Amino acid sequence: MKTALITGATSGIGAACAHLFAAQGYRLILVARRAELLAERARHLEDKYGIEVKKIVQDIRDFENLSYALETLPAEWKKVDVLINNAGLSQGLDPIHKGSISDWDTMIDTNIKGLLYSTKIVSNWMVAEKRGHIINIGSIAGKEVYPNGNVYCATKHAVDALNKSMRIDLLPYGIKVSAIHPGMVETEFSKVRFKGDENRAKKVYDGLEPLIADDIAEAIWFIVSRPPHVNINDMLIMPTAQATGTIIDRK
Ligand code: NDP
Ligand code: 8X3
Repeated sequence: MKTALITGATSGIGAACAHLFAAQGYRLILVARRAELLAERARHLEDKYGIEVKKIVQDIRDFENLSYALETLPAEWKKVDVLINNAGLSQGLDPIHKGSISDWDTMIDTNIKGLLYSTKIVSNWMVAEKRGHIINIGSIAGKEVYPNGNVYCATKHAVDALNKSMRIDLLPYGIKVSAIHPGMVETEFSKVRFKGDENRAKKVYDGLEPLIADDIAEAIWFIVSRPPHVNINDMLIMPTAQATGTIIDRK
């Protein structure tokens, strides 16, 4: 049986990936902070698909506790076939001189350092097995910058760089490394960016049909299900109505 570890599995893209991989018969290690929601999602997947789920209620910014929680999994769970580095967020949308230090720290610590922490732990397991596939969730914000996107864009540019460099480092071990860079996907992302302001979050998607989380999960499944000799390095996926980070055809 194959195993996938997904960070940020309580909502949006991570939750959609959990469904799709469970439907494909994978057993899952799911990481997120909201314990009740994670338990609810895990129970649903176990009941619906008859798979096993390990719940890791952890903040990926805390290397020591994340490492403890993952390293104490039973040995057979550490043969991870697919790691989806998905947990991430944006906080605020302010010009650089008005940005909040605490927002900056949260984004840098989650999107860059958290992604590095899960990668360090799981890539060591993959190296021991000489196989595995790491999927990094970047963003259009990792390919271009947009007004007030400053630190979020910087964190996603870092994901783009890390995606390229981990592929080089893990090449001798037969480990595949791929990134998906989505444009606008309607998830909890904007609600989190605007700190619970649902009206402001909704406006982000006014007048266009954004991507949905399943669109990204399906693309990830396409990447993961290629034959062993094929690796998709990088995939940029946008809503049809979005040409760049800021050029959007709203009706
Ligand atoms: P959501 O807010 O819906 O999901 C984010 C997930 O990350 C949640 O499950 C959340 O769970 C988890 N998470 C956040 N911080 C932490 C943390 N410190 N430790 C553990 N888990 C954490 O957003 P999306 O699904 O949209 O976002 C997923 C990824 O996709 C992110 O990396 C985002 O940057 C990226 N992305 C999103 C786009 C969009 O338009 N939506 C476009 C491009 C990229 P919990 O709160 O329970 O911890
Ligand atoms: C999230 C999408 O447009 O805010 O990465 O960069 S966007």
